[in-house]
Amino acid sequence: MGVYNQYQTFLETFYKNTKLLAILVDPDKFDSSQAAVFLRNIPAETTHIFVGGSTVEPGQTDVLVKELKLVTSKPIILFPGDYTQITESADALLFLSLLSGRNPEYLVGQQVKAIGMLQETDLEVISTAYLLIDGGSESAVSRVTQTKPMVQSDVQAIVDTAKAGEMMGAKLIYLEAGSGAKYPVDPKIISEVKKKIDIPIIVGGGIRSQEQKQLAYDAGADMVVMGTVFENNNTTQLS
Ligand code: 1GP
Repeated sequence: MGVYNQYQTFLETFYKNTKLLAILVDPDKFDSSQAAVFLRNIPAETTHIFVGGSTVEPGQTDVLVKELKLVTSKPIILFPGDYTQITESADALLFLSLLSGRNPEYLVGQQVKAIGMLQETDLEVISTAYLLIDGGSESAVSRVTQTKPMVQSDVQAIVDTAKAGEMMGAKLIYLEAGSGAKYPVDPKIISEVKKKIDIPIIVGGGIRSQEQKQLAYDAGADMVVMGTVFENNNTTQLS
């Protein structure tokens, strides 16, 4: 297993209260020939590129990561929808367990399937408690994993689930409203989770504006992930 360089960045951010921004690239929707243009147009403050999607052909992620590596030195972190998206070309892997749901395949089944490959690589593996929270529309995560999102009004259940993730050994908490969500995770939820846990928090799904991003940071997100808003390219300024 690899060294923990990437996780170190999350910890430094957490302790120094600086912020990280990841732009998510879905191999299924991304035109690799546009990679250089895309990378020129994402915000200058971008610290990471995330690669992953809910429905990706085997091999597609590896090709995309290698292409991105040719045009960026930003760390590339895998955010896979399933174990077939794991490639050692990336800098780290978010080893996700979908704690909001009760589907054993996404709690532990996919992780077991990944082990054969992970043991052959030096990929940094970052254990991540992944919580799907209702963003107002059916998400691909929900559809693919056959699980329901947690309702935003049940803040206590969300906090308890995040805390359970931390106590089970997760190194990161990921609060996810789902790609293309109508509305993002409520900042009140982020701040309640922040009060109770002592590991970095990633927040994504439905964040489209500078203001929404800042609200997530102010509430306690250490990293914000944005995908859809950059998918149709050429957005240099967020509204
Ligand atoms: C990352 O799925 C999100 O957690 C990305 O969401 O595509 O809505 O930005 P958007």
